[in-house]
Amino acid sequence: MNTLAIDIGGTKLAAAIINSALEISQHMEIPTPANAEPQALEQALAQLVEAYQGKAQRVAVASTGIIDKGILTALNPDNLGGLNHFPLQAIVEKYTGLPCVVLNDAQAAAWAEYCHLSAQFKHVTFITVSTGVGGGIVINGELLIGPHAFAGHIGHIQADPNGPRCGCGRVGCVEAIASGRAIAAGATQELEGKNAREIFAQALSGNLQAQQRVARSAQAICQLIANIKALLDTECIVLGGSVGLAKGYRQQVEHQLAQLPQAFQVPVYSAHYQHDAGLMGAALWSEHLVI
Ligand code: ADP
Ligand code: BMX
Repeated sequence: MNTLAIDIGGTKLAAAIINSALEISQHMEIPTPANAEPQALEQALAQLVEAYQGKAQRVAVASTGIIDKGILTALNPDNLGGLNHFPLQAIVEKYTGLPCVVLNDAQAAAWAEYCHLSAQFKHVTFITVSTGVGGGIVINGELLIGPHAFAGHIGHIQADPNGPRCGCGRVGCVEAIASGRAIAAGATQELEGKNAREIFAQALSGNLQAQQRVARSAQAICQLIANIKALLDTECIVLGGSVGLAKGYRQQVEHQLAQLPQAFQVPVYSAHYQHDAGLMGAALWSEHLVI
Protein backbone atom coordinates (compact mmCIF):
# COMPACT_ATOMS: atom_id res chain seq x y z
CA MET A 1 0.00 0.00 0.00
CA ASN A 2 1.42 3.40 -1.00
CA THR A 3 0.21 6.55 0.77
CA LEU A 4 0.45 9.98 -0.80
CA ALA A 5 1.36 12.11 2.23
CA ILE A 6 0.90 15.90 2.09
CA ASP A 7 2.07 18.48 4.64
CA ILE A 8 0.52 21.95 4.43
CA GLY A 9 2.52 24.53 6.38
CA GLY A 10 2.44 28.32 6.57
CA THR A 11 5.59 28.51 4.40
CA LYS A 12 5.65 25.37 2.26
CA LEU A 13 3.50 22.53 0.91
CA ALA A 14 5.36 19.20 0.89
CA ALA A 15 4.33 15.84 -0.54
CA ALA A 16 5.86 12.37 -0.86
CA ILE A 17 4.98 8.73 -1.34
CA ILE A 18 5.34 6.59 1.79
CA ASN A 19 5.23 2.81 1.34
CA SER A 20 4.30 0.06 3.83
CA ALA A 21 7.95 -0.19 4.95
CA LEU A 22 7.76 3.56 5.80
CA GLU A 23 10.21 4.45 3.03
CA ILE A 24 9.78 7.99 1.73
CA SER A 25 10.22 8.72 -1.98
CA GLN A 26 9.27 11.24 -4.67
CA HIS A 27 9.53 14.19 -2.31
CA MET A 28 8.22 17.51 -3.69
CA GLU A 29 7.90 20.99 -2.18
CA ILE A 30 6.19 24.17 -3.37
CA PRO A 31 5.70 27.49 -1.53
CA THR A 32 2.39 27.99 0.31
CA PRO A 33 0.43 30.55 -1.74
CA ALA A 34 0.76 34.03 -0.24
CA ASN A 35 -2.67 34.92 -1.65
CA ALA A 36 -5.43 34.80 0.97
CA GLU A 37 -8.07 33.35 -1.38
CA PRO A 38 -9.14 29.73 -0.74
CA GLN A 39 -8.93 29.15 -4.52
CA ALA A 40 -5.16 29.76 -4.35
CA LEU A 41 -4.66 26.89 -1.89
CA GLU A 42 -7.02 24.68 -3.90
CA GLN A 43 -5.01 25.34 -7.07
CA ALA A 44 -1.69 24.70 -5.33
CA LEU A 45 -3.01 21.38 -3.97
CA ALA A 46 -4.31 20.39 -7.40
CA GLN A 47 -0.88 21.16 -8.88
CA LEU A 48 0.90 19.16 -6.17
CA VAL A 49 -1.23 15.99 -6.43
CA GLU A 50 -1.15 16.03 -10.25
CA ALA A 51 2.42 14.68 -10.16
CA TYR A 52 1.35 11.65 -8.11
CA GLN A 53 -1.58 10.35 -10.21
CA GLY A 54 -1.68 6.53 -10.12
CA LYS A 55 1.11 6.25 -7.56
CA ALA A 56 -0.85 5.78 -4.32
CA GLN A 57 -3.97 4.05 -3.00
CA ARG A 58 -4.82 6.60 -0.29
CA VAL A 59 -3.97 10.16 0.78
CA ALA A 60 -2.98 11.42 4.25
CA VAL A 61 -2.78 15.15 4.90
CA ALA A 62 -1.14 16.97 7.81
CA SER A 63 -2.08 20.65 7.78
CA THR A 64 -1.52 23.79 9.76
CA GLY A 65 -4.78 25.09 11.26
CA ILE A 66 -7.60 23.53 13.24
CA ILE A 67 -8.63 20.44 11.26
CA ASP A 68 -12.05 19.35 12.43
CA LYS A 69 -14.07 16.71 10.53
CA GLY A 70 -12.09 17.35 7.35
CA ILE A 71 -12.53 21.15 7.49
CA LEU A 72 -9.57 23.54 7.92
CA THR A 73 -9.92 26.77 9.89
CA ALA A 74 -6.91 29.00 10.53
CA LEU A 75 -6.52 29.93 14.20
CA ASN A 76 -3.89 32.48 13.26
CA PRO A 77 -5.09 33.93 9.94
CA ASP A 78 -1.68 35.61 9.43
CA ASN A 79 -0.19 32.14 8.88
CA LEU A 80 -2.55 30.83 6.25
CA GLY A 81 -4.41 33.56 4.47
CA GLY A 82 -7.32 33.65 6.93
CA LEU A 83 -8.79 30.41 5.66
CA ASN A 84 -12.10 29.69 7.32
CA HIS A 85 -14.07 26.48 6.83
CA PHE A 86 -11.88 25.33 3.93
CA PRO A 87 -13.16 21.84 2.91
CA LEU A 88 -9.67 20.30 2.81
CA GLN A 89 -10.61 16.63 2.84
CA ALA A 90 -13.28 16.99 0.14
CA ILE A 91 -10.92 19.02 -2.09
CA VAL A 92 -8.08 16.48 -1.82
CA GLU A 93 -10.51 13.62 -2.52
CA LYS A 94 -11.86 15.52 -5.54
CA TYR A 95 -8.41 15.96 -7.13
CA THR A 96 -7.03 12.49 -6.31
CA GLY A 97 -10.14 10.27 -6.43
CA LEU A 98 -8.69 8.48 -3.37
CA PRO A 99 -9.81 8.07 0.26
CA CYS A 100 -8.21 10.72 2.41
CA VAL A 101 -7.51 11.37 6.08
CA VAL A 102 -6.64 14.88 7.37
CA LEU A 103 -5.30 16.10 10.71
CA ASN A 104 -3.38 18.99 12.20
CA ASP A 105 0.32 19.10 11.21
CA ALA A 106 1.73 19.06 14.75
CA GLN A 107 -0.74 16.40 15.90
CA ALA A 108 0.45 14.29 12.95
CA ALA A 109 4.12 14.87 13.75
CA ALA A 110 3.48 13.96 17.40
CA TRP A 111 1.99 10.65 16.27
CA ALA A 112 5.04 9.87 14.09
CA GLU A 113 7.51 10.69 16.83
CA TYR A 114 5.49 8.74 19.41
CA CYS A 115 5.44 5.68 17.12
CA HIS A 116 9.24 5.96 16.91
CA LEU A 117 9.65 6.28 20.70
CA SER A 118 6.83 3.99 21.87
CA ALA A 119 9.14 1.28 23.25
CA GLN A 120 10.54 3.90 25.66
CA PHE A 121 7.72 6.37 26.32
CA LYS A 122 3.90 6.45 26.43
CA HIS A 123 3.60 10.24 27.06
CA VAL A 124 5.20 12.36 24.32
CA THR A 125 4.69 16.02 23.38
CA PHE A 126 5.80 17.38 20.01
CA ILE A 127 6.45 21.08 19.48
CA THR A 128 6.98 22.56 16.04
CA VAL A 129 8.71 25.93 15.88
CA SER A 130 8.14 26.87 12.27
CA THR A 131 6.04 29.58 10.59
CA GLY A 132 3.96 29.37 13.78
CA VAL A 133 4.35 27.31 16.94
CA GLY A 134 2.25 24.15 17.02
CA GLY A 135 1.94 21.13 19.26
CA GLY A 136 0.75 17.56 19.44
CA ILE A 137 0.20 15.55 22.61
CA VAL A 138 0.27 11.78 23.08
CA ILE A 139 -0.98 10.61 26.47
CA ASN A 140 -0.78 6.98 27.45
CA GLY A 141 -0.19 6.00 23.83
CA GLU A 142 -3.18 7.96 22.50
CA LEU A 143 -3.09 11.07 20.34
CA LEU A 144 -5.11 13.86 21.96
CA ILE A 145 -7.22 15.60 19.31
CA GLY A 146 -10.07 16.94 21.42
CA PRO A 147 -13.81 17.39 20.77
CA HIS A 148 -13.14 20.40 18.49
CA ALA A 149 -9.75 19.16 17.22
CA PHE A 150 -8.12 22.05 19.11
CA ALA A 151 -5.98 19.99 21.51
CA GLY A 152 -2.27 20.79 21.37
CA HIS A 153 -2.50 24.38 20.10
CA ILE A 154 0.17 25.27 22.63
CA GLY A 155 1.59 28.09 20.53
CA HIS A 156 -1.39 30.07 21.78
CA ILE A 157 -0.61 29.73 25.48
CA GLN A 158 0.28 33.16 26.82
CA ALA A 159 4.00 33.75 27.27
CA ASP A 160 3.99 37.48 28.09
CA PRO A 161 0.90 39.58 28.99
CA ASN A 162 2.84 42.63 27.77
CA GLY A 163 4.00 40.91 24.61
CA PRO A 164 2.97 41.56 21.00
CA ARG A 165 -0.56 40.82 19.80
CA CYS A 166 -0.78 37.42 18.13
CA GLY A 167 -2.55 36.92 14.78
CA CYS A 168 -5.05 34.71 16.67
CA GLY A 169 -6.31 37.80 18.51
CA ARG A 170 -4.78 37.15 21.96
CA VAL A 171 -1.86 39.09 23.40
CA GLY A 172 1.62 37.69 24.01
CA CYS A 173 1.14 34.12 22.74
CA VAL A 174 4.24 31.91 22.55
CA GLU A 175 3.76 31.99 18.76
CA ALA A 176 3.94 35.81 18.71
CA ILE A 177 7.39 35.63 20.34
CA ALA A 178 9.03 32.35 19.34
CA SER A 179 7.85 31.43 15.82
CA GLY A 180 9.85 31.96 12.64
CA ARG A 181 7.41 34.69 11.69
CA ALA A 182 7.83 36.42 15.09
CA ILE A 183 11.64 36.20 14.97
CA ALA A 184 11.50 38.04 11.62
CA ALA A 185 8.66 40.43 12.49
CA GLY A 186 10.37 42.42 15.22
CA ALA A 187 13.79 42.67 13.55
CA THR A 188 15.11 46.20 13.00
CA GLN A 189 18.03 48.04 11.36
CA GLU A 190 20.37 45.67 9.51
CA LEU A 191 17.97 42.73 10.03
CA GLU A 192 14.78 44.45 8.89
CA GLY A 193 13.01 42.47 6.15
CA LYS A 194 15.08 39.32 6.73
CA ASN A 195 13.35 35.98 7.36
CA ALA A 196 14.07 33.65 10.28
CA ARG A 197 16.50 31.51 8.22
CA GLU A 198 18.57 34.59 7.40
CA ILE A 199 18.40 35.82 11.02
CA PHE A 200 19.71 32.42 12.25
CA ALA A 201 22.60 32.68 9.78
CA GLN A 202 23.37 36.17 11.11
CA ALA A 203 23.23 34.89 14.70
CA LEU A 204 25.75 32.16 13.86
CA SER A 205 28.08 34.76 12.37
CA GLY A 206 27.95 36.87 15.55
CA ASN A 207 25.21 39.50 14.99
CA LEU A 208 24.04 40.53 18.48
CA GLN A 209 20.46 41.48 17.57
CA ALA A 210 20.03 38.18 15.72
CA GLN A 211 21.40 36.25 18.70
CA GLN A 212 19.00 38.08 21.03
CA ARG A 213 16.00 37.32 18.81
CA VAL A 214 16.88 33.63 18.67
CA ALA A 215 17.54 33.50 22.45
CA ARG A 216 14.16 35.13 23.17
CA SER A 217 12.45 32.49 21.04
CA ALA A 218 14.34 29.65 22.80
CA GLN A 219 13.49 31.16 26.20
CA ALA A 220 9.75 31.25 25.36
CA ILE A 221 9.89 27.62 24.20
CA CYS A 222 11.73 26.64 27.40
CA GLN A 223 9.00 28.21 29.56
CA LEU A 224 6.35 26.55 27.39
CA ILE A 225 8.01 23.17 28.00
CA ALA A 226 8.01 23.79 31.77
CA ASN A 227 4.28 24.64 31.59
CA ILE A 228 3.58 21.46 29.60
CA LYS A 229 5.54 19.38 32.13
CA ALA A 230 3.47 20.85 34.96
CA LEU A 231 0.21 20.27 33.10
CA LEU A 232 0.78 16.79 31.63
CA ASP A 233 3.88 15.27 33.24
CA THR A 234 4.96 14.42 29.69
CA GLU A 235 7.95 12.03 29.55
CA CYS A 236 9.74 13.76 26.70
CA ILE A 237 9.52 16.71 24.34
CA VAL A 238 10.29 16.36 20.64
CA LEU A 239 11.22 19.54 18.78
CA GLY A 240 10.57 19.96 15.05
CA GLY A 241 9.95 22.61 12.40
CA SER A 242 12.71 24.47 10.59
CA VAL A 243 13.36 26.79 13.56
CA GLY A 244 13.16 23.94 16.09
CA LEU A 245 15.62 21.91 14.02
CA ALA A 246 17.99 24.82 13.26
CA LYS A 247 21.61 24.41 14.34
CA GLY A 248 22.08 25.05 18.06
CA TYR A 249 18.43 25.88 18.80
CA ARG A 250 17.55 22.75 20.82
CA GLN A 251 20.75 23.17 22.83
CA GLN A 252 19.71 26.72 23.76
CA VAL A 253 16.30 25.47 24.92
CA GLU A 254 17.96 22.68 26.93
CA HIS A 255 20.40 25.11 28.51
CA GLN A 256 17.54 27.38 29.65
CA LEU A 257 15.49 24.43 30.89
CA ALA A 258 18.42 23.18 33.00
CA GLN A 259 18.19 26.43 35.04
CA LEU A 260 14.64 25.57 36.21
CA PRO A 261 13.71 23.46 39.24
CA GLN A 262 14.06 19.70 38.78
CA ALA A 263 10.30 18.98 38.60
CA PHE A 264 10.01 21.03 35.37
CA GLN A 265 12.83 19.22 33.59
CA VAL A 266 12.16 16.73 30.82
CA PRO A 267 14.38 15.31 28.05
CA VAL A 268 14.20 17.27 24.78
CA TYR A 269 14.90 15.47 21.48
CA SER A 270 15.11 16.67 17.90
CA ALA A 271 12.49 15.06 15.66
CA HIS A 272 13.65 11.64 14.47
CA TYR A 273 11.81 12.23 11.17
CA GLN A 274 13.26 15.75 10.94
CA HIS A 275 11.35 17.87 8.40
CA ASP A 276 9.26 14.84 7.33
CA ALA A 277 7.58 14.30 10.74
CA GLY A 278 4.24 15.72 9.51
CA LEU A 279 4.27 13.63 6.32
CA MET A 280 5.21 10.46 8.22
CA GLY A 281 2.67 11.12 10.97
CA ALA A 282 -0.18 11.60 8.52
CA ALA A 283 0.73 8.34 6.75
CA LEU A 284 0.99 6.44 10.06
CA TRP A 285 -2.33 7.94 11.19
CA SER A 286 -4.08 6.72 8.02
CA GLU A 287 -2.61 3.26 8.74
CA HIS A 288 -3.85 3.50 12.35
CA LEU A 289 -7.39 4.47 11.24
CA VAL A 290 -7.26 1.80 8.51
CA ILE A 291 -8.72 3.99 5.75
P1 ADP B 1 6.12 25.32 7.60
O1 ADP B 1 5.79 26.32 8.66
O2 ADP B 1 5.56 25.64 6.26
O3 ADP B 1 5.83 23.91 8.04
P2 ADP B 1 9.03 25.31 8.17
O4 ADP B 1 9.00 24.25 9.22
O5 ADP B 1 10.10 25.21 7.14
O6 ADP B 1 7.70 25.39 7.32
O7 ADP B 1 9.12 26.73 8.92
C1 ADP B 1 9.23 27.93 8.20
C2 ADP B 1 9.95 28.94 9.05
O8 ADP B 1 11.27 28.46 9.38
C3 ADP B 1 10.18 30.26 8.33
O9 ADP B 1 10.02 31.31 9.28
C4 ADP B 1 11.63 30.17 7.84
O10 ADP B 1 12.25 31.46 7.71
C5 ADP B 1 12.28 29.40 8.97
N1 ADP B 1 13.46 28.61 8.53
C6 ADP B 1 13.61 27.89 7.40
N2 ADP B 1 14.83 27.31 7.34
C7 ADP B 1 15.48 27.69 8.48
C8 ADP B 1 16.79 27.44 9.02
N3 ADP B 1 17.67 26.69 8.36
N4 ADP B 1 17.11 28.00 10.21
C9 ADP B 1 16.21 28.76 10.89
N5 ADP B 1 14.97 29.04 10.43
C10 ADP B 1 14.60 28.52 9.25
C1 BMX C 1 -0.55 27.94 14.19
C2 BMX C 1 -1.80 27.17 13.80
C3 BMX C 1 -1.63 25.69 14.18
C4 BMX C 1 -0.35 25.09 13.58
C5 BMX C 1 0.86 25.92 13.98
C6 BMX C 1 2.13 25.46 13.28
C7 BMX C 1 -2.95 28.20 11.91
C8 BMX C 1 -3.03 28.35 10.41
N1 BMX C 1 -2.03 27.34 12.38
O1 BMX C 1 -0.43 27.99 15.58
O2 BMX C 1 -2.75 24.95 13.74
O3 BMX C 1 -0.20 23.74 14.01
O4 BMX C 1 0.63 27.31 13.62
O5 BMX C 1 1.95 25.56 11.88
O6 BMX C 1 -3.70 28.83 12.61
P1 BMX C 1 3.17 25.73 10.84
O7 BMX C 1 2.60 26.27 9.60
O8 BMX C 1 4.17 26.61 11.47
O9 BMX C 1 3.71 24.33 10.66
